[in-house]
Amino acid sequence: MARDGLLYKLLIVAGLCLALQVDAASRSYLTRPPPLKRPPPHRSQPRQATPSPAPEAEVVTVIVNVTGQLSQSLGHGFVQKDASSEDSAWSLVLQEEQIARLVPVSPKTPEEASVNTRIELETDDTLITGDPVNAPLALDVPKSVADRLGLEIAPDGGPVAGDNTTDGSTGSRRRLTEVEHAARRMILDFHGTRRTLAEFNDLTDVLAQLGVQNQVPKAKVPKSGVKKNGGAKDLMIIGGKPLNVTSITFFFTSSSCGINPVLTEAQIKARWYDNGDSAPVTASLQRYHRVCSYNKLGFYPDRNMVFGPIDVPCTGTQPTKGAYDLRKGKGNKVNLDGEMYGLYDLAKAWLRTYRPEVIPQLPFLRRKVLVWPWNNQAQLLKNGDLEVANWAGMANMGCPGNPDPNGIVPDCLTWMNTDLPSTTIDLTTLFQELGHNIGLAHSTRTVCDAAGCAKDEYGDSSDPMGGAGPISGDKSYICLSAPQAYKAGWAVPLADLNATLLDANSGFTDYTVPSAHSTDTNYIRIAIDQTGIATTDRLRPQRAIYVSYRVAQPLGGYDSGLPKELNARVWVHEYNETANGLTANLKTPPMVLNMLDLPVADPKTKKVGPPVVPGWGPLSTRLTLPRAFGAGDSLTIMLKDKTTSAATVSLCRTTVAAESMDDGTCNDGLDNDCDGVADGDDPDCGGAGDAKSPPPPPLAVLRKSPPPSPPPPPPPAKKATSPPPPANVASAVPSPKRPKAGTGRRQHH
Ligand SMILES: [Ca+2]
Ligand SMILES: [Ca+2]
Ligand SMILES: [Ca+2]
Repeated sequence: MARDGLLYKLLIVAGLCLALQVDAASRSYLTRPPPLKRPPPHRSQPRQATPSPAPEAEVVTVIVNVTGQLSQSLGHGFVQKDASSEDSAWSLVLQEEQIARLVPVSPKTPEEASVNTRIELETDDTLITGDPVNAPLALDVPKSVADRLGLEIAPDGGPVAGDNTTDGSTGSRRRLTEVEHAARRMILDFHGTRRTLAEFNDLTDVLAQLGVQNQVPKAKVPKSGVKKNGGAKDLMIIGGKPLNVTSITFFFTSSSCGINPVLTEAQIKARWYDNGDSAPVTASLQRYHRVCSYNKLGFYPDRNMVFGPIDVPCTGTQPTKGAYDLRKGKGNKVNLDGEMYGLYDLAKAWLRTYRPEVIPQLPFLRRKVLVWPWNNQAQLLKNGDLEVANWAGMANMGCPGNPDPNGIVPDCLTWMNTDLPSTTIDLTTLFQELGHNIGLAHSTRTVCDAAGCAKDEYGDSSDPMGGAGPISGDKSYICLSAPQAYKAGWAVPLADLNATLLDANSGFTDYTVPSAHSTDTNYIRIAIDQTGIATTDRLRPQRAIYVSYRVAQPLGGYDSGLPKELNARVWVHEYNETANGLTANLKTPPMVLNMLDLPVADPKTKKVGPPVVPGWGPLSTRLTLPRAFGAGDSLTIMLKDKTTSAATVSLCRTTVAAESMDDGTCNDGLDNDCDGVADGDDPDCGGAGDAKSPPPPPLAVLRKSPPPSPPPPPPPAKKATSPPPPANVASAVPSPKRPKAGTGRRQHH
């Protein structure tokens, strides 16, 4: 279904022919194996389908029914700045890792709030963090271990007490160890029953002691088995009602490991808290939240604490996930759970000893941020083979909740992967992680070249949820794109249009689109054709186009990090979700279609032409979506004028290919076919079209704005000013240079 959605989206923007190409490309993206150095799946083949080919593949399958809520995490690759362009946005290496876990629905204690079980989610439904999951989890016990425990395989594949064995200590073939006895009892007791997540984890723990480890149990969730009102509500702004981020950040050192990051508490706090315009760092989390959310999402020092450095043992065992090894990582040989959760356990232990007064606050400091140089060894040895974590950051995608608004909520975690010698935190990465915590998906772009089109997961360089990189990591930052600001509830549309509100065949209608810095009511939203959109889905998707205008402000101001090649442009996005307070669906992220700008005069030749941006090609003043409202029913978005504070954007919907003498459309004063010229000026009516137009002034030179003038009355349209050929997002533009996977480096400040 999700892929159908993508396909339809692309149909809209690219037309049928190319869409087929795109679908092939996106399919290859979707089916591409994860680029992570993941070990092969450990699970044995299910025996139910076909008999096991080899005896050693035989397993006893223990099935335990559990109830939990889904908690998804997302990791992403490193940030790289394209050295060929001073102003170029960063490019993120596509290394996305998604992890699904089950966490308790209503934890009663902070300890229970930390319980989680990693699962392999199998469902046709769209599940988001906070959704209830009620599923059988399957663990395979190899026959060799089952034999040791005196278990045999029942006809259904499950465990049954062996003939020769009545109990571990009496009548068995041999005396079972304490662990074996516990495992045997637990397997026989748990199989086919409902258990808590903690009990299920006890079973996996005891099996791990017998060498049966690292299984990620499959959780098959039938579509009908999911409540339709699921999903946790966290920090999405609803109706403009302000909320506050609460967080606790820990950073670590390990002298016993010889891993001694130089990062200090003061350096972190300088990036967390706003210290005014004259501070060395003006791109603080506090300011970013205040400015970009228009004061809706607060980030205040007293509820966003920082602790460290916490000196932790190099190796050990911790309650939540068992053994860890910070030098080599992968304490359990498969994933970093041991280390990731071990660090949090160690942080809590540190608090209990040194800052016990903070412990009672812990459940109410929602975000837990853990800062650790995961790749210390790789850096020390300059050997990429020893890379421990291949993500720059990993974060909860949406925070799990509790049906009781006063209840304890399961942990909402973020891990930051710093460089060993770094004295800063990469705020661009952290903005993205905290955006994921809120429940925002990545900001994508469909990039086309001669070989076809492909979805670039981080391709929107105007958005921190994409590949945006500010011009100065310490001084400036980039706020959310219009569709993300809509989803987060930070900004609202100045016009919320649809097929009913947009008349066809009546020419262009002007809208004044203020620069996003000036007001939170700053973009046009246009619901378009809903074909292929599951509008009855409980997530209430709706295909829509977003038109916005963004002008960089100085110093630590709104969008201050926008590089000049992205500055003062009109942006056109598509996003098919609604601002319903729920975590976004990762499969249907917002996508930038194009950016628009006015022609400029070449400084040397004085010739007027479209500005050319690397990776984007010549920028058009207009974009036509040929099937916006269905076949033969197009929408044209045209930039007519802009100042430092607003752009005049004109919309035109048409179902006719040409104006005509026959039906009177050559004499109605309207630009019926949205080509920029009306009636006698339209070549369809014998006009000379754009040939008569005077050359346009170099409009893209920003003028200081008078207050935005009221929109002029709708058509009659003026003579077109040399309209460039209708834009088509699918027109081939050179792909931006992509860094090779694995070569990414975070920027050092
Ligand atoms: Ca025409
Ligand atoms: Ca006309
Ligand atoms: Ca016309």
